Amino acid sequence: MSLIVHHLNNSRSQRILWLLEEIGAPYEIQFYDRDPATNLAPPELIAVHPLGKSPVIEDDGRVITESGAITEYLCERHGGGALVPERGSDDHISHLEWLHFAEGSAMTPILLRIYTARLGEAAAPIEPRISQQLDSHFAYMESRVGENGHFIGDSLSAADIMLSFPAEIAIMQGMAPRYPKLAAFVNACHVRPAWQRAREKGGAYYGY
Ligand SMILES: N[C@@H](CCC(=O)N[C@@H](CS)C(=O)NCC(=O)O)C(=O)O
Repeated sequence: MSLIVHHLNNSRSQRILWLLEEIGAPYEIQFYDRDPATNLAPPELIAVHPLGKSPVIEDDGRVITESGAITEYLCERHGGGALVPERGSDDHISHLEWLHFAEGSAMTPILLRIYTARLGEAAAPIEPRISQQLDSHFAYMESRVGENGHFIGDSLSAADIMLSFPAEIAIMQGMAPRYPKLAAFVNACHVRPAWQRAREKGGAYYGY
Protein backbone atom coordinates (compact mmCIF):
# COMPACT_ATOMS: atom_id res chain seq x y z
CA MET A 1 0.00 0.00 0.00
CA SER A 2 1.46 3.35 -0.94
CA LEU A 3 -0.37 5.74 1.41
CA ILE A 4 0.95 5.84 4.98
CA VAL A 5 -0.30 8.04 7.83
CA HIS A 6 2.26 8.65 10.59
CA HIS A 7 -0.20 8.85 13.43
CA LEU A 8 0.48 10.18 16.93
CA ASN A 9 -1.99 9.15 19.62
CA ASN A 10 -4.32 11.90 20.88
CA SER A 11 -3.49 14.27 18.09
CA ARG A 12 -4.57 16.17 15.01
CA SER A 13 -3.74 13.23 12.81
CA GLN A 14 -6.98 11.62 13.98
CA ARG A 15 -8.84 13.90 11.59
CA ILE A 16 -6.67 12.71 8.68
CA LEU A 17 -7.72 9.13 9.43
CA TRP A 18 -11.33 10.36 9.49
CA LEU A 19 -10.90 12.15 6.16
CA LEU A 20 -9.45 8.99 4.59
CA GLU A 21 -12.36 6.95 5.89
CA GLU A 22 -14.82 9.48 4.45
CA ILE A 23 -13.24 9.40 0.99
CA GLY A 24 -12.64 5.66 1.11
CA ALA A 25 -8.97 5.78 0.17
CA PRO A 26 -6.90 2.78 1.29
CA TYR A 27 -4.13 3.61 3.75
CA GLU A 28 -1.98 2.15 6.45
CA ILE A 29 -1.11 3.63 9.83
CA GLN A 30 2.27 3.84 11.51
CA PHE A 31 1.70 4.47 15.19
CA TYR A 32 3.68 6.75 17.49
CA ASP A 33 3.03 7.29 21.20
CA ARG A 34 3.46 10.56 23.04
CA ASP A 35 6.06 10.59 25.82
CA PRO A 36 4.01 10.13 29.00
CA ALA A 37 6.09 12.74 30.89
CA THR A 38 6.46 15.50 28.28
CA ASN A 39 3.47 14.69 26.05
CA LEU A 40 5.79 15.26 23.07
CA ALA A 41 6.08 13.02 20.04
CA PRO A 42 8.83 10.36 20.14
CA PRO A 43 12.13 10.92 18.28
CA GLU A 44 11.16 8.29 15.69
CA LEU A 45 8.88 10.90 14.16
CA ILE A 46 11.86 13.20 13.57
CA ALA A 47 13.25 10.50 11.34
CA VAL A 48 10.16 10.97 9.15
CA HIS A 49 10.24 14.79 9.13
CA PRO A 50 12.56 17.28 10.91
CA LEU A 51 9.72 18.89 12.91
CA GLY A 52 8.79 15.54 14.43
CA LYS A 53 5.09 16.37 14.44
CA SER A 54 1.96 14.59 13.36
CA PRO A 55 0.17 14.32 11.02
CA VAL A 56 2.67 13.37 8.35
CA ILE A 57 1.68 11.28 5.38
CA GLU A 58 3.70 9.50 2.75
CA ASP A 59 2.16 8.87 -0.62
CA ASP A 60 4.24 6.94 -3.12
CA GLY A 61 7.30 7.95 -1.11
CA ARG A 62 6.49 11.70 -1.03
CA VAL A 63 6.39 13.04 2.54
CA ILE A 64 3.66 15.65 3.17
CA THR A 65 3.12 17.64 6.37
CA GLU A 66 0.58 20.17 7.70
CA SER A 67 -3.01 19.06 8.24
CA GLY A 68 -4.41 21.69 5.87
CA ALA A 69 -2.03 20.81 3.05
CA ILE A 70 -2.54 17.09 3.64
CA THR A 71 -6.30 17.59 3.57
CA GLU A 72 -6.22 19.55 0.32
CA TYR A 73 -3.81 17.04 -1.21
CA LEU A 74 -5.83 13.97 -0.22
CA CYS A 75 -9.10 15.47 -1.47
CA GLU A 76 -7.54 16.37 -4.78
CA ARG A 77 -5.52 13.19 -5.33
CA HIS A 78 -7.77 10.58 -3.73
CA GLY A 79 -11.13 12.26 -3.05
CA GLY A 80 -12.72 12.09 -6.47
CA GLY A 81 -14.37 15.47 -5.92
CA ALA A 82 -15.91 14.55 -2.58
CA LEU A 83 -15.91 16.94 0.40
CA VAL A 84 -14.85 20.03 -1.58
CA PRO A 85 -17.27 22.56 -3.16
CA GLU A 86 -17.01 23.13 -6.87
CA ARG A 87 -13.87 25.09 -7.76
CA GLY A 88 -14.75 28.64 -8.78
CA SER A 89 -17.90 28.74 -6.67
CA ASP A 90 -18.40 31.10 -3.75
CA ASP A 91 -18.60 28.07 -1.46
CA HIS A 92 -15.16 27.01 -2.65
CA ILE A 93 -13.72 30.33 -1.45
CA SER A 94 -15.47 29.93 1.91
CA HIS A 95 -14.14 26.40 2.04
CA LEU A 96 -10.56 27.60 1.61
CA GLU A 97 -11.05 30.23 4.30
CA TRP A 98 -12.41 27.77 6.85
CA LEU A 99 -9.99 25.00 5.99
CA HIS A 100 -7.07 27.32 6.75
CA PHE A 101 -8.77 29.12 9.65
CA ALA A 102 -8.58 25.89 11.66
CA GLU A 103 -4.77 25.83 11.93
CA GLY A 104 -3.92 29.38 10.85
CA SER A 105 -6.21 31.22 13.31
CA ALA A 106 -8.18 29.08 15.76
CA MET A 107 -5.22 27.12 17.07
CA THR A 108 -3.21 30.22 18.05
CA PRO A 109 -5.18 31.26 21.16
CA ILE A 110 -5.81 27.59 21.99
CA LEU A 111 -2.08 26.86 22.09
CA LEU A 112 -1.34 30.10 23.95
CA ARG A 113 -3.81 29.04 26.63
CA ILE A 114 -2.28 25.56 26.88
CA TYR A 115 1.29 26.87 27.18
CA THR A 116 0.62 29.84 29.48
CA ALA A 117 -1.41 27.63 31.81
CA ARG A 118 1.94 26.19 32.84
CA LEU A 119 3.16 29.62 33.97
CA GLY A 120 0.60 30.09 36.71
CA GLU A 121 0.48 33.67 38.04
CA ALA A 122 3.25 34.75 35.66
CA ALA A 123 0.73 34.52 32.80
CA ALA A 124 -1.70 36.99 34.44
CA PRO A 125 -0.74 40.03 32.30
CA ILE A 126 -1.56 38.26 29.02
CA GLU A 127 -4.42 36.10 30.24
CA PRO A 128 -7.23 38.63 29.44
CA ARG A 129 -6.02 38.94 25.85
CA ILE A 130 -5.83 35.17 25.41
CA SER A 131 -9.33 34.74 26.86
CA GLN A 132 -10.68 37.47 24.59
CA GLN A 133 -9.08 35.84 21.54
CA LEU A 134 -10.36 32.39 22.48
CA ASP A 135 -13.85 33.81 22.90
CA SER A 136 -13.81 35.71 19.64
CA HIS A 137 -12.57 32.72 17.62
CA PHE A 138 -15.02 30.25 19.15
CA ALA A 139 -17.89 32.78 18.94
CA TYR A 140 -17.08 33.34 15.27
CA MET A 141 -17.19 29.58 14.66
CA GLU A 142 -20.44 29.29 16.61
CA SER A 143 -22.03 32.04 14.50
CA ARG A 144 -21.14 30.29 11.24
CA VAL A 145 -22.38 26.76 11.87
CA GLY A 146 -25.20 26.50 9.33
CA GLU A 147 -28.73 25.23 9.82
CA ASN A 148 -27.69 21.76 8.70
CA GLY A 149 -24.78 21.69 11.10
CA HIS A 150 -22.01 22.36 8.60
CA PHE A 151 -19.74 25.33 8.03
CA ILE A 152 -20.25 25.40 4.27
CA GLY A 153 -23.36 24.32 2.41
CA ASP A 154 -25.58 21.42 3.38
CA SER A 155 -23.16 18.55 3.70
CA LEU A 156 -19.89 17.52 5.30
CA SER A 157 -16.82 19.19 3.79
CA ALA A 158 -13.08 18.82 4.30
CA ALA A 159 -13.20 22.15 6.16
CA ASP A 160 -15.63 20.63 8.68
CA ILE A 161 -13.08 17.88 9.27
CA MET A 162 -10.31 20.45 9.83
CA LEU A 163 -12.54 22.51 12.14
CA SER A 164 -13.51 19.48 14.20
CA PHE A 165 -10.21 19.67 16.11
CA PRO A 166 -10.52 23.23 17.50
CA ALA A 167 -14.25 22.60 18.07
CA GLU A 168 -13.46 19.46 20.08
CA ILE A 169 -11.01 21.45 22.18
CA ALA A 170 -13.68 24.08 22.93
CA ILE A 171 -15.98 21.32 24.14
CA MET A 172 -13.21 19.59 26.12
CA GLN A 173 -12.55 22.92 27.83
CA GLY A 174 -16.15 22.91 29.09
CA MET A 175 -17.52 25.48 26.66
CA ALA A 176 -20.50 23.47 25.36
CA PRO A 177 -23.07 25.59 27.28
CA ARG A 178 -21.63 28.76 25.72
CA TYR A 179 -21.31 27.29 22.21
CA PRO A 180 -24.22 24.85 21.73
CA LYS A 181 -23.92 24.78 17.95
CA LEU A 182 -20.25 23.79 18.20
CA ALA A 183 -21.21 21.10 20.69
CA ALA A 184 -23.86 19.76 18.29
CA PHE A 185 -21.33 19.97 15.44
CA VAL A 186 -18.83 17.86 17.39
CA ASN A 187 -21.50 15.31 18.30
CA ALA A 188 -22.61 15.07 14.67
CA CYS A 189 -18.99 14.45 13.61
CA HIS A 190 -18.60 11.68 16.15
CA VAL A 191 -21.68 9.72 15.15
CA ARG A 192 -20.56 9.42 11.54
CA PRO A 193 -19.60 5.82 10.71
CA ALA A 194 -16.37 7.05 9.06
CA TRP A 195 -15.38 8.95 12.24
CA GLN A 196 -16.04 5.85 14.30
CA ARG A 197 -14.02 3.62 11.98
CA ALA A 198 -11.14 6.12 12.18
CA ARG A 199 -11.43 6.26 15.98
CA GLU A 200 -11.28 2.48 16.15
CA LYS A 201 -8.24 2.30 13.88
CA GLY A 202 -6.41 5.28 15.41
CA GLY A 203 -6.81 4.30 19.04
CA ALA A 204 -7.04 6.62 22.03
CA TYR A 205 -8.33 10.09 21.20
CA TYR A 206 -8.62 12.24 24.31
CA GLY A 207 -11.88 11.42 26.08
CA TYR A 208 -13.79 10.76 22.87
N1 LIG B 1 0.02 22.87 12.12
C1 LIG B 1 0.45 21.49 12.24
C2 LIG B 1 0.58 21.18 13.72
C3 LIG B 1 1.16 19.81 13.97
C4 LIG B 1 1.26 19.55 15.47
O1 LIG B 1 1.61 20.41 16.27
N2 LIG B 1 0.97 18.29 15.85
C5 LIG B 1 1.02 17.92 17.24
C6 LIG B 1 -0.09 16.91 17.53
S1 LIG B 1 -1.67 17.58 17.75
C7 LIG B 1 2.31 17.20 17.56
O2 LIG B 1 2.81 16.48 16.75
N3 LIG B 1 2.78 17.36 18.81
C8 LIG B 1 3.87 16.62 19.34
C9 LIG B 1 5.13 17.40 19.49
O3 LIG B 1 5.13 18.62 19.25
O4 LIG B 1 6.15 16.80 19.87
C10 LIG B 1 -0.56 20.60 11.55
O5 LIG B 1 -1.75 20.95 11.53
O6 LIG B 1 -0.18 19.58 10.99
